[in-house]
Parts: sequence; structure tokens; C-alpha cells
Amino acid sequence: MSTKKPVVFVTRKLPDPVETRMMELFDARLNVADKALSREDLIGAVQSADVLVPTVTDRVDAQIIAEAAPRLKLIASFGTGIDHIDLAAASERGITVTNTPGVLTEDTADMTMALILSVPRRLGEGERLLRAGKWTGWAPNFMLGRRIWGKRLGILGMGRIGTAVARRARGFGLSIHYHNRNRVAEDTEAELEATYWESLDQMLAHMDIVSVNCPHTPATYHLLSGRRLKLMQPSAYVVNTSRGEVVDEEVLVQMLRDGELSGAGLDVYEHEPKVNPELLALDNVVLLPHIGSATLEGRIDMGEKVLINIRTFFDGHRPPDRVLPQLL
Ligand code: 8YV
Repeated sequence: MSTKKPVVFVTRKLPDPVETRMMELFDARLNVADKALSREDLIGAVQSADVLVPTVTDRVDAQIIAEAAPRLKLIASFGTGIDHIDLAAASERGITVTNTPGVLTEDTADMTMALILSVPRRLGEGERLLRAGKWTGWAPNFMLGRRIWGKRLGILGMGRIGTAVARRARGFGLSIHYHNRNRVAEDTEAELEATYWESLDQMLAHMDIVSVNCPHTPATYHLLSGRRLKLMQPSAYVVNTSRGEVVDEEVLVQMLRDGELSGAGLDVYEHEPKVNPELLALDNVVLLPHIGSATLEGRIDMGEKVLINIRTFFDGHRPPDRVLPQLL
């Protein structure tokens, strides 16, 4: 490593131990006020830094990358999803891109499981009713939900998070079904007693609960399209802790409103932080503000990964979580 420390621009406030280490290792520019960056701020960052550390809320699109000074060599994203970065533009400029996979898996799977339980058992609705002072007491027919045990869970995207969801779901008596680009290893399938559906259409038509766990890429944009959502049973539920863009939100809302689906548990939305006002008015949904991976431990682990990716890059090694350049 040269004696001159690389300038590392961090777009949002990170946990204290991460920021302290960032200061020790690099010439770090921190966002003490934790104010989301404007486009102008982001352009200023890519013009003055060797490394940009963005988060999911920073749109590092082709235009921003075109404005980058030649010194910008690394985009070390704080997060697993990389749909906020224009990878083609970064590749063209020879910029290395890294992310923080693996350390969010268990937290995100926990939150997915929480939503899988919450929606059919009407947790959100019950809590709202109680807080509003409308609870008049126990009654045999009061707030009946649907049983989790024995139902079929269809996982869309059987990567790290999808598999971690499946392991939890098995403990709750759900049977595991999945659709994925590739079939998972035989022993994983056997361990989870999972059924693979090559046809997503077919799987959707047969599931009680569908959990979206695939990343957002050009190929998965609106993978749960209006047409596909309409294949689901009216008694079914949708849970999404991945990216809002994977689901056609407008059709989802219409179906929830018209009773064509029984409910939804959402942690992510198509136009974050905007949430469709119609969703807010529905009782059969549990809505969370993109907190699937929001644990202190997770954020520190993510920061540690960012530090390692930057450090190895400037030590002349291949960063462990390299997204770009792609491995052949
Ligand atoms: C992170 C996420 O909190 O990592 C991801 O892909 O969606 C989130 O859970 C976020 O990316 C932080 O930048």
C-alpha cells in the first residue's frame, strides 16, 4: 500500500466502529449529518475520491459514472443488492465494484419468516386494533387468521437468503417449493425436502405463500408480473423482502384490494421511500420500511466487509466480494 491513503467517500453514516476503522485506514470523508446525498453531492464525491462507498439509496447511474474523475477506481457498496449501480457503465470505465454478501442472510431470512407468520395470523391488524382502543375482548370468531403449519411455501430465488428462509420455514411445518434459475444441490434439496418447479407459472398457481428472495436484475424486473400474480389462488399470500421492482406493485395492490389475494407482507417497494397510498389503506398487509437486514450486528459486519474490500484492493489483491470485473 502506498503511503498516501486513498480518499474514501462514504455516502451515509455507518456504525461508529466502522467509521473509526475507516478513519484509521483511509483518508475517509464521512457523512456525519447522515443526510442523503443529492445528485450534485454524488457527482462531487465521484470527482474527488478514489473509492465511493454508496448504499442502496444512492443511484450510481451511467450519468454519475460518466462524471467520475479517472482516480475513482473502486465502488465498494455497503449492501448486497447492486441494482443501484450501473454495472455496464462502471465496467466500461474499468471501475471495480464490490458488495457485502453473506452477512445479511440470517437477518433477512428472520424478517422474511416474521412476515410469513405475521400476515396470515393478522399480527399488524391485531396490533393496530388494540392500540386504537377497539379491542372489546376475546371471542371465538375474533380475528381468525389462517394456519401456517402444513401450508406450501413457494420461494422465488433459492440463493443464500431463500435457502435460509426454507430452513426456518421447515421448523414451522411449511413444505418447501422453489423456483430458481438453477436447481440447487441435490443434498440441499433433500435436506429441505424441497420441490423444484421449473415453471414459475405452475408453482405460483399451487402455493399458499410465495416469498420473493431473488435479486433485482434486468431479468427479474416484474418477474411477478400482473399476469403471473393472477395465476395465484385468492387464498394465497405474497411476502417480499428482496426488491420492490421484482413485483408489479400496481397489480398486487389491486388484487389485495379486490380480494384476489389474501394478503401481503412487504419490506420493499417499487418506488422507495414512496409507498402506494392504497397499500397504506389496506388491512390485509404488513408493511415494513426496508429493515430486512437492519440489525446492529449486520451493519457492523457489512462495514467490516467494505473495509476488507477496500483494503485488499489497495494492497493489490482481488477484493473478496468483487462483482466487477466479473470472474470468468
Ligand atoms: C441493505 C439491502 O440494508 O443489502 C441489500 O441489498 O437491501 C439492504 O438490506 C442496503 O443495501 C444497505 O445499502
